[in-house]
Amino acid sequence: MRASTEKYVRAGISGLVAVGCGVASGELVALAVSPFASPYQAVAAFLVDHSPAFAREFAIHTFGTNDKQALMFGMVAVIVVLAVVAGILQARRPPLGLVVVVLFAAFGVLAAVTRPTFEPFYILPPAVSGLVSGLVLVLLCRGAQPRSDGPVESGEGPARSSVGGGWSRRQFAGAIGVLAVASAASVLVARQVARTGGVIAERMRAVLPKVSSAAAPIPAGTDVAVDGVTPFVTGNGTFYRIDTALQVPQLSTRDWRLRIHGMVDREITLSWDDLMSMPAMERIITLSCVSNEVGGDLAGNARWLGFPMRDILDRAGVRSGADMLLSTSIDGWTSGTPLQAITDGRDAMLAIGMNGEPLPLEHGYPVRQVIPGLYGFVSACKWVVDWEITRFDRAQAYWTKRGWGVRAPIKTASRIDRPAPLSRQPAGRVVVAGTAWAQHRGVRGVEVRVDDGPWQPATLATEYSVDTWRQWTWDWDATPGQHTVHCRATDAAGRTQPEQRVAPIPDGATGWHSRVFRIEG
Ligand SMILES: Nc1nc2c(c(=O)[nH]1)N[C@H]1C(S)=C(S)[C@@H](COP(=O)(O)O)O[C@H]1N2
Ligand SMILES: [Mo]
Repeated sequence: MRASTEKYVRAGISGLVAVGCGVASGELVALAVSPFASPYQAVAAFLVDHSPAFAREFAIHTFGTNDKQALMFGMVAVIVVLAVVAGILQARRPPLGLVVVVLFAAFGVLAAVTRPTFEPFYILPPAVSGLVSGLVLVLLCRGAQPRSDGPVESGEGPARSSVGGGWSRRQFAGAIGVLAVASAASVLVARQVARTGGVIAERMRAVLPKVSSAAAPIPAGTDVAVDGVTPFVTGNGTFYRIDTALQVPQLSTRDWRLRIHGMVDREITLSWDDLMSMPAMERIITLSCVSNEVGGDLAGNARWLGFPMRDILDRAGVRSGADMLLSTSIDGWTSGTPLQAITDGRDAMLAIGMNGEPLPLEHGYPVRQVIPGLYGFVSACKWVVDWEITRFDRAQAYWTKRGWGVRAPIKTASRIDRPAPLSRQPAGRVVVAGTAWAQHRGVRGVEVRVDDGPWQPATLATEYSVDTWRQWTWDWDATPGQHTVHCRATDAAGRTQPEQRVAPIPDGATGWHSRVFRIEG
């Protein structure tokens, strides 16, 4: 290798290892401090909170529910580049590399300080991270300074090479290997230890309370049981997940509290035991996300177990003039729900169970809201710990501050689930089928159209309730050629989905879903 190239490679590696050790030590300190103190997570959360609405839309559109992984991966790439740059700068123009590292750590501190869950000791992990990165960088790059006692370039053997550095190749490689392995191993071990003792284990042991008000049984014919149609009840493993939590909150039932304050007759704080002493109800309710595109899959239907939100509000006593429930999650996210949607008799629930299990961590363990008829961002607060009774003209929730709607009733939607897009089908009878939803109004009809032909009524599956989606099927006598099939639904109020395509922001997409099929002659 040419001496100058090797110098750069060494400097780059020094930067990588220095920043790697720094990131690892920051994460280690965070594990001891609080799960919210992780500098990596804090920076990621900072980026999410400060990205404009169109960026969120782009991320969900491009990466779907993998948007978090995409962000995490992008951050790793940026950190790697910065680390290499810092190493080279430190070797060529000290202390510029150190300056990069310090700025980087300062950004970590800024992210920590601006977290909604901020506590002073959150500054510790990014500070330690910066300190360790800086120390290791200076140490490795000092070793890489040209020696004063010999020629910089000479024809030495590989093991004793001192090209461009005061350390032999072997010493340099050894130091780097030890540092890298030690930091990676310590993080992995600490993670494992934190995991086995914590909330994941608690959830596995948890037992759901007896149900006083059961969900209606699912009548035959609710699930059309045709291949390729989304099942009526969505399993916990396949239920869509949308939230801003890069790190799933781990909140123990022991630590859970719901503080209810604001425009109330008396402030109260509920504990887990208080909740457990209330009669439990179970309901099947379809949840959907405002970010869902036409034909998208950000909707799911589950059997929720929980407690009526209205009864809990009554305990605190809502003062007149209040019209909004501002719910806050343990990670600071907020939703603003019209109080009317909680008190008008619909099944607004404080849920603790999902399909017969305690809530999965990523769906809000231990307690979340489920309110029929409203998009998740104005109603379905997960990991909920605080209720402020207030007014829409006084408070704004997380997404509303970022350009999304204020009140967001769910728009009627319908989707073709089968056959698969662009699939080839033999001519003759083709079963087209899908699902439609218009929560809390109900689906009255679904129509299907082939190419520019007339709209034809599809056969609706049995309706479970106005709060759940409804499957439909349509028998098509398909003729050879390429055909586009559209569908549209009409809600129980008689309103048919409009043709006009509107993007999800600010209050939900509109437009007819379509699929193209090739029918063989
Ligand atoms: N704490 C918290 N709760 C949240 C969110 C969030 O970002 N943080 N996202 C909401 C949105 S936009 C939707 S659509 C639903 C999705 O619930 P799910 O992930 O259980 O499907 O959760 C809602 N509750
Ligand atoms: Mo959402």
